[in-house]
Amino acid sequence: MAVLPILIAPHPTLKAKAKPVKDVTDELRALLDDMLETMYDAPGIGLAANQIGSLHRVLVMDCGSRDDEETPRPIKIINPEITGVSEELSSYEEGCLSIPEQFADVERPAVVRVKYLDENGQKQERLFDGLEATCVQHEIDHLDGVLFVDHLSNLKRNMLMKKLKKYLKDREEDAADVG
Ligand code: GNR
Ligand code: NI
Repeated sequence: MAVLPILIAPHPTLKAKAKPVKDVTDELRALLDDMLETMYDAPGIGLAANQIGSLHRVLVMDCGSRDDEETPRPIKIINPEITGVSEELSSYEEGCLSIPEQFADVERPAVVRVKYLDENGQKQERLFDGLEATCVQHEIDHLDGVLFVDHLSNLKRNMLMKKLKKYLKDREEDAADVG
């Protein structure tokens, strides 16, 4: 297991489309475990392969459970496809490990049905609601080369990316001061 570096926007791999996985191998299972370790280390509630520089169509998430916040509930998703969306929308203030310290409200379907393969290569299809619905759509977007800021107006996106640039520059200067 390993914590992998997370790519920061703008990086071309974050704009690329991930390719469907042909076989669920031990190598792929090791990648999913590394992604989970990277996500928990960050910490985050989801991570898509693009974010660690891989273009396999896989994502991991763990939005916790309502009744027990201690027990981890990792979900590993291979080749996801959204097969249905609710008419009802839900707005959530989203963030992204590839756009650190920047947040904005994004409206998405409140409930989605997702078809995918689990880590044993078994077909699964289930509903995601609440925070899990927001998260799984955010991660599937990553696999299609889409970031949450792509759902904002050009004005809001440009402002947020400018703030990100400043944040990264200040962070670099702080690191130089200490070193
Ligand atoms: O950790 C994360 N939190 C989050 C909060 C609201 C909506 C989506 C997310 S996903 C994010 C981790 C991440 O960047 N996944 O791609
Ligand atoms: Ni993200």
